[in-house]
Amino acid sequence: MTDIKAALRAQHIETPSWAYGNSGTRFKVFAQKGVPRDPYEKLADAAQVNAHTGVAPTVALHIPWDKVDDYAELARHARELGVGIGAINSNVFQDDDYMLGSVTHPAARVRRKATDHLLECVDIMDATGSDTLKLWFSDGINYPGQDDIRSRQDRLAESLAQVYDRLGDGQRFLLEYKLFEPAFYATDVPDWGTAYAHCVKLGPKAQVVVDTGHHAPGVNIEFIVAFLLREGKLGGFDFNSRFYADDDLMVGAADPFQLFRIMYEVVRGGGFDPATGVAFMLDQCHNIEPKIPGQIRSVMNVQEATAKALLVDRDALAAAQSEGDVLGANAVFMDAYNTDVRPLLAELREEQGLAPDPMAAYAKSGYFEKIAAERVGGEQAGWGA
Ligand code: LRH
Ligand code: MN
Repeated sequence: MTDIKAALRAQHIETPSWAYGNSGTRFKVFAQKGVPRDPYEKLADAAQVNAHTGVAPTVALHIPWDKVDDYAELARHARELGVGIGAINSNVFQDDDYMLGSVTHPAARVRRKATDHLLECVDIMDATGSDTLKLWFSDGINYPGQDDIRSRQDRLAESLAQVYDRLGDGQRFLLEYKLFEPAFYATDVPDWGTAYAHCVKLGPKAQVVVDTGHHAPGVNIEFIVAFLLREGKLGGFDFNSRFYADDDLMVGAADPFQLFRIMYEVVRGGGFDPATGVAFMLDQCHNIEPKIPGQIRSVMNVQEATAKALLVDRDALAAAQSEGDVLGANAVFMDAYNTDVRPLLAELREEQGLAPDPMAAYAKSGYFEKIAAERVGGEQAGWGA
């Protein structure tokens, strides 16, 4: 049990700055009391998640949603709060120029503009000490014939190569794929294979990020995880869950069994070894639920799935698998999944000097009442979509 606790204690789950701001759907973005008005307040809220869970020490930024005059100052502020700046997320999906694409756009002027933004994000990595750039492209087409699918891949590859060459020592970028939305016929990075192929061509500093909400229904995501880990190309996760499309709901909320299966392949593939550099990031929107508790619950869901995955009796499983004992092997797997790990995690938190139930501890802390009272006026942070 000690190793399991050691692995859980060493777990590092990165929360997204944008989860603390207002978010919604095309129909409505509901404002909530106490929502941050700037990146400094977002970091303060993220620090609460780390304070109560003990395993969320970094925050991913999104540019320009988290644009500030002094990024080094922002990183200092984060350190004072006990957190660090994690992945820097580029944004080439909200500018009018990008209607027909960003780095894949037919016009060289627009491609230049988009690539320059990606390069600016590397400057922000330098200023904040972040070692990871996360690249998601909304680029795609809505109608057959709208543009040349192959030429768009050429343009994408050209831009990625420029960004790759700009990366410094110890820096990398993670290429994110997504099946559809906002493009509804062909997306330029639609699946893991496309992302993987571009990353292999570029080199070791380019890896793939698996956003758990970006697949067609029924896709076996843990297979993709196992494959990318085997290839050394799994850079990380954007964790969330969904019932239908890119719903960005709390990770593990819609399908805790799938999250367990994914975390088992992470355990089996050595993904918890810091040397593999797999980043466990949340990418969610708390459209109707309170945001800080939503993040705390999400971190706990990842911890629970991880604990269960670490509980799989690997020797018994390997023995049953090698004997072709189908039901035996499945039973070993399900025993771990059906184990209630909440007492173990509560015990671990107490050993870390934390309250056994982070949700209750946060509710009792009075932090929400404080920010709801303080954060009056000004413009609440959001996606600005
Ligand atoms: C795209 C995405 C991407 C982020 C955005 C907030 O759907 O998953 O990772 O840039 O959400
Ligand atoms: Mn994502």
